[in-house]
Amino acid sequence: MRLLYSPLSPFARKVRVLAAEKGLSEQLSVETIAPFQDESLRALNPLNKVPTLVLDGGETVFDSAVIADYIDGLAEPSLIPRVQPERRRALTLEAAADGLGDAAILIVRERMRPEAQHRQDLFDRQLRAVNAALDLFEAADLPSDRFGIAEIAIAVQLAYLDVRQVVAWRPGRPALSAWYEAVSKRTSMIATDASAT
Ligand SMILES: N[C@@H](CCC(=O)N[C@@H](CS)C(=O)NCC(=O)O)C(=O)O
Repeated sequence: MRLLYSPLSPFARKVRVLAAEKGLSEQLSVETIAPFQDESLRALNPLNKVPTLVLDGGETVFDSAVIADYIDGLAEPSLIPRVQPERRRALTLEAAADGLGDAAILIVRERMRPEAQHRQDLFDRQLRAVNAALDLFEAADLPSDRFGIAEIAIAVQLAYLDVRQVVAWRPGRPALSAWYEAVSKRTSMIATDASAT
C-alpha cells in the first residue's frame, strides 16, 4: 500500500500513528507530497488532500477516517471499537478532533495571507471551534491505559496546534495537558513527529 502524505499533516499522522500502534508500519510505503503546491494528487483523489492511500490493486482510499478504518481492519487488536456505545463515542471524538484540525488549518492558511487581507471573522469563528473542541477533550476524561482512534486523533491535532502555534491550548486545561504529556512519549508518536526532524 502507498500512503501519500505530508510530514506535518495531522490527518496523515493519525493514519501513521494508528498503523504504528498496530505494528503495520512496514506495510505502508510512504511518499511525501505537498498538496497545496502539487496538483498531481488530484488524479487519485479529487480533493487533492493528504492522506491518500493507494491499495496494491490500484484502488484509492480517502479521507483519514476511512483509511484508519481500513487499516484497523487489517489486524487485531481493533483500535476502533466495534460495539456501541463505545464505537459512536470514539468516532464522535475523532470527528471533533478532525474538525478541530480543519479549523486550525484554516487559521494557519489565513495567517499566510498578507496581514491587510486577514479576515477577523474567519479567525474568530474557527478559534471558537478549536477552543470548544479543546474544552470537550478536557472534560472527556481521556484514558491513560488505551490509545485508540479517539485518543490518536486528539493527540495528533494537539501536536499540530503546537507546531503551528495556532493557540496556547494548555492554560485552563490541566487534564488534557497532563494526558498529552504522557501520550506524546509513545513510540508511535515519537516515530511520526516531523517537527523533531
Ligand atoms: N478530512 C480530511 C482532511 C485532510 C486535509 O485537510 N489535509 C490537508 C493537509 S493537512 C490537505 O491535504 N489540504 C490540501 C487542500 O486543502 O487543498 C481527512 O481527514 O483526511
